[in-house]
Amino acid sequence: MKRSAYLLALPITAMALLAGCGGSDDNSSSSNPAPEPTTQTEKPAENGSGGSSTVALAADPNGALAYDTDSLEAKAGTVAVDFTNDAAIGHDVVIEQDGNEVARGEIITGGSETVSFNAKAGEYTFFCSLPGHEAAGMKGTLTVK
Ligand SMILES: [Cu+2]
Repeated sequence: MKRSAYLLALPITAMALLAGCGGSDDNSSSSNPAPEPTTQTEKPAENGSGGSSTVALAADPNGALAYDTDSLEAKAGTVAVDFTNDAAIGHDVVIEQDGNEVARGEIITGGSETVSFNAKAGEYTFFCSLPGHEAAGMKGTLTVK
């Protein structure tokens, strides 16, 4: 009986060692290509309502007063807007709901930033706050579901 117990113990030990070095290494967080100074307008997920989503928004890289879309869609929870402006003129992104500002990024030129806020389901608007830019078309609707 002693002998079989010893034989059993070996593979168990080996498995424990393997499990020990396996891992909880999580390398999945490399999806944000922009380690620029970011603007966190609100702490994420303060009401624990679940999800988080990231949407991409870019200004026209050739300097037109335009975003690359006038329609974004995200899930309720923490919404991160990855805003890229590769143009030589400054732009920002401001997000409002019913006329109330909920998030505002920095004015950036030739770079990117992330503007995060805690979103409930509903319609938000986003626009560039530089003089004349919204009027020229730098605006759109962010729908949160
Ligand atoms: Cu602008």
